[in-house]
Amino acid sequence: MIAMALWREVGNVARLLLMMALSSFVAWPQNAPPQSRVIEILADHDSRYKIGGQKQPVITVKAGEQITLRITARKAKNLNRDGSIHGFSLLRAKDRKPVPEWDFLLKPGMQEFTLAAPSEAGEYVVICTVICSQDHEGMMIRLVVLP
Ligand SMILES: [Cu+2]
Repeated sequence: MIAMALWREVGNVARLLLMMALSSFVAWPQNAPPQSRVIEILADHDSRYKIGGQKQPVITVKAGEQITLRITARKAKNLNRDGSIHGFSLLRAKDRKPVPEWDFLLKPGMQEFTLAAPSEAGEYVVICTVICSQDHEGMMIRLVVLP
């Protein structure tokens, strides 16, 4: 009888250990460092930004979310003296106020920028800051920041 009780007890301990091991395994991904979401953008030779198959490029992010912009730039007609072929600058839509950190000059090829989305929800617009062709004015991306 004592042996039976002891055996049952060992079984309980084993179950408890198994549950602890499982719960720590399940919790593990939440403890891993946050991954930055990658957004692929083409800054194209026809003075247009392109994202996936979107007709009008839109980026939707959460306020303060960490993202990585993977931008591939292809030269349009004109370029800056420093070799920049397009720019990438974020403005708040309502007053065209530039968003700090979000201002890049693009060289031909692929570049990555990891940064935080604006902390204020609302409408923003990315504009090209290099006069890359006569169609330069229309080179933009709508960026929506969700609360
Ligand atoms: Cu451009």
